[in-house]
Amino acid sequence: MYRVRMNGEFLGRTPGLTLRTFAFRLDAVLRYVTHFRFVALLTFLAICSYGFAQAADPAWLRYDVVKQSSSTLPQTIAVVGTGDVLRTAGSELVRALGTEPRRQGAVTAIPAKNALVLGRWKDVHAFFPALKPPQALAEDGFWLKTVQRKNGKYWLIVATNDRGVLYGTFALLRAVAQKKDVATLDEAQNPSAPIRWASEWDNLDGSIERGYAGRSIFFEDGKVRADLARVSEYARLLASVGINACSINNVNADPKILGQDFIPQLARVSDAFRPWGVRLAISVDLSSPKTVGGLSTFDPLDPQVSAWWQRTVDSIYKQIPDFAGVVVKADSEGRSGPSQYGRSAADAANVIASALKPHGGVMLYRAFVYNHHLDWTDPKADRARAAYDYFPPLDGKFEDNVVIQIKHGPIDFQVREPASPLFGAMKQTNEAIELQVTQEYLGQQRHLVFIPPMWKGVLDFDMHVNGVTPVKEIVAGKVWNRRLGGYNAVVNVGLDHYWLGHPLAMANLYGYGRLAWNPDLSADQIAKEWTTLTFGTDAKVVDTVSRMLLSSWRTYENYTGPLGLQTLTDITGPHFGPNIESSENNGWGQWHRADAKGVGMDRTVASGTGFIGQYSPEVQKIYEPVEKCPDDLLLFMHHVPYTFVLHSGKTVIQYLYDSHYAGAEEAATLAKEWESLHGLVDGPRYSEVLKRQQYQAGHAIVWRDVVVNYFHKLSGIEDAQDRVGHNPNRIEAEAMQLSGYAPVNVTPWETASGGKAIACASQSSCSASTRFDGKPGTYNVSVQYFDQNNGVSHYELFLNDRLIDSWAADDHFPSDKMNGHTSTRHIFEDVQLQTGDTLKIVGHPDAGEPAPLDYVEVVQPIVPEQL
Ligand code: GCW
Repeated sequence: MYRVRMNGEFLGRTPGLTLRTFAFRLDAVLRYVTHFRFVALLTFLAICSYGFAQAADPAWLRYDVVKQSSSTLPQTIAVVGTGDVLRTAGSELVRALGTEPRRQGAVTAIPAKNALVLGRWKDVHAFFPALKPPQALAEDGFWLKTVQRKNGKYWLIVATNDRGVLYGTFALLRAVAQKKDVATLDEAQNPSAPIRWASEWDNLDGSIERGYAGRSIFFEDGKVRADLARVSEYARLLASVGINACSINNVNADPKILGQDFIPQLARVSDAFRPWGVRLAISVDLSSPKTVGGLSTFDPLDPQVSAWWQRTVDSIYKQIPDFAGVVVKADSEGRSGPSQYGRSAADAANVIASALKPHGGVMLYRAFVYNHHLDWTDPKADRARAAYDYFPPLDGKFEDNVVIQIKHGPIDFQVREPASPLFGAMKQTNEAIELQVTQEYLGQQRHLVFIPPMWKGVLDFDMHVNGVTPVKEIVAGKVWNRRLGGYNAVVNVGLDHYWLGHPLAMANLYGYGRLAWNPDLSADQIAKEWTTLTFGTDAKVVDTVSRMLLSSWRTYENYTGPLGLQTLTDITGPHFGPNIESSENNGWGQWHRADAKGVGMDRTVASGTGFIGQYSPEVQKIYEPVEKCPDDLLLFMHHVPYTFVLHSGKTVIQYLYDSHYAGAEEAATLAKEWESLHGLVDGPRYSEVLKRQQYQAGHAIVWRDVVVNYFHKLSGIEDAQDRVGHNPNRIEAEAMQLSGYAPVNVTPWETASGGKAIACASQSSCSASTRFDGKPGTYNVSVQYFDQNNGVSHYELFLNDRLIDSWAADDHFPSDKMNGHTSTRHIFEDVQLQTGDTLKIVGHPDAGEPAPLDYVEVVQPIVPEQL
């Protein structure tokens, strides 16, 4: 037994064992930490990194830079207290700093100086009685403080709860990883709001609604997965940015989640979350008392129903004592809801909230309640109005552990929307903002879209409801003194190695967590911070990646629906590629009202749906007068002729043309910018990102052509720059010499160049040839084809009967037809062509996919200086 003193103060005892016994094993270190009842001291000697082999990409939690800088921190970690989360904080420091110095051997006395001291302030305070945090520490907040004493220096990571200590630990490591000076610290941080949740739309069968990165990390075949290693890794990522709860199943909830056989399985997930301070939540279906409970009703005001909820919630808490609560989607998109019994959202929310209340649980009730069978012929009908029309009359009627979860815009995660007017409308109700990390309408992680700039636009938007009242202050509960409120984001990570598919998409999860913690951070700060943590401190990498991130939302908007048109995607399909008319002629209400003369939804009070009237008078003044309305939201708020002149001086139609050509060029630039990092980013991540950026560059051209051709035909107005309809280097497949291939009409027409493609039906192979009539030189040959998901066709490219390239159409786009989802390209670079050469493509169909071809483009490669 060794007595350990820190600067004369008794801190605790170390057991009579040498560190040699656990020097190489993290789990042994953990045992060591637990050994202490009051103070655990451990020295991080030679903890080998192989102990932390990663199943998945470590995302932004790579500690290479931290390890190099670890000498700036002491080598002794004192964990004051014994909680699981505290232990996690200690072991995270070991993991981050632990490989250096590699001092092995018996340690008989731990130095009583220079230590990192972790714990709750109430426990640590006794050893540093003279200190006082610079501000009161809230739940989950922390204080990083350095103290110089005669014999040594101490880095305190203290908080009011264990989770705060863990967050402080990650904050310190984040600073070290960015090579910030941590020699002197006195920094206290509190989170902006108590609710900082992630939400996953995972189904119990292992599929994920709007998930684009593989199957569920939680469920498989109707059960919780046997191996929850990825769940623990995910919890670590969430904790590192301050997310404190995670709802793991689809809001279109399967009632089975509340079955008695399921709750013990959920308990296993909560066990995997718990060491990271992440609490488990679930989505529940309102009909559960009937569907799983066997009652004849789920009327929220029926006493049997409330008793059922109480019993069910009690049994959850018996097995999961720190259960966070539930999310509910009701009366929305065909889900059951209180309206079935003539009851209100308040009745429905309260019956579950009352059951949760004694246990400290919360209920997030989604404001995404709307009628998806709207009458599209009615010019006054407007889905954007729905939440505000429904919820404010219920203000004051909700239990105080109910939080209304409001999507950031009034429609549905479109590329640009105004802030939802509902944020400003309920003084006596807790509110949370719902954001979407998964890029449902933003290119589904095949396109790069860094979303924090968009979120910032909404969070900083002043609703003018009580002086200066930006959305971030409202959801933090500050405007109307609400105890609860905050953030929930739909993330939808999957088993993919990179969690979200595109490695750069993880900047959105990171950015979400950072903004939920501190919405005052700028998008620029977040982009640089994330890039540094993810790719290291090389200035060229940090500048290039953050520039790519920060430009990416505008780029995507430029080619998918600018001026507030919303994403012009396939609304009734997979929400991925373009399909402009799918927004119209149906009850879903994502209308843009484009006709031969003009475009945009008239939402004015004067002549439109009156939606603008849902905002405060100050905000109405921004949107109602057409001449004042910001260009970016013009067509969300107004219907105008194509010749309407924007603040920029361009007409609406010319802006539509220009932005789409600019957007496609910017998308190509993103790929080139990434290529400039060759050799500066490790091979696997470099290739993974490159593949996606090259795809995006091609798909942006598909989008561009669809939108400009559509509006050109509809409006009959020429492009002032004469680009629309003119593609000088393009050879339409249907104009080539065909053998076996036959022309087919593509639907919608604008998703194929010239409205047509060629298909090889009922033959084992077909070919299409063309003569090259250009000047001799070096060219890129780009073949535009359709890669459906109902077959894997093969293609071969011949130059004068010599095979020069071949590829398979084996990607998994979300359609089995030729359209804007499946249109993609293959580029063969740097081919020497002579005038009169023959290019031939041979297609081998497979299953339902007829080796379809749209066009070939032969272009001179762009030399880097031209960029
Ligand atoms: O936009 C829609 C999505 C649905 C989703 C719904 C919602 C889970 O397309 O997939 O359902 O939003 O947010 O409830």
